[in-house]
Amino acid sequence: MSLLDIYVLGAPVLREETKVVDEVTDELRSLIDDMFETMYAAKGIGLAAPQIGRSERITVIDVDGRQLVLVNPEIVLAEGKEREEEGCLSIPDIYGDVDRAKRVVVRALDRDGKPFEIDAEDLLARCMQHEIDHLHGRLFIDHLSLVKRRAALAKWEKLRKGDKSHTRKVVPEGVARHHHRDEEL
Ligand code: K1U
Ligand code: ZN
Repeated sequence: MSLLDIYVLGAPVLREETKVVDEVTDELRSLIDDMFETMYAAKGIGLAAPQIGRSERITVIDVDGRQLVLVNPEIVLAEGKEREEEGCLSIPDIYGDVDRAKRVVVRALDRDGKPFEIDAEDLLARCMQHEIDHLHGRLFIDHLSLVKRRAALAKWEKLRKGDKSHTRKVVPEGVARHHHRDEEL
């Protein structure tokens, strides 16, 4: 398994529509394993293919220890509304309140290409909506009001300090980050 770099805001791949998966091959299963490893190392509860620079319609999720692989996911029912704070592994350290359906039913293929449906509420429903947005080139900041989106983007630019790179490295789990005095300057 390998840790993958995460694409960050500004990378064109995050704004592109993904492609429907015709067949879940061994190569894609191995990609799914790498996505889980990367998601856990990045301390996320979800990760979508565009976030690691891929264009397949695939996302992985783990809310409360339940691993979910969604290939070609579609929301077939959305009900209720709830506003909660969200973050995104592709826009680290930026948060905002997003309105989402409280409950969704999602139809997808699993890692073996088998169709299934999942009926979820609250955080899992929110996470699935956030990840399915990624598969259509949408980010949580697109749901914010103009004023809040501008503030979020201004904070992002400030945090980036002119860094124009489109990816970030994820530190493997269990590896302590060395503290460099330079980082304090
Ligand atoms: O797709 C991603 O960027 C992953 C993102 C998913 C997500 C976060 C919050 C609400 C819905 C979906 C994250 O996992 S960011 C990490 C995070 O904010 C979080 C972690 C544990 C519980 C709740 C949020
Ligand atoms: Zn995200």
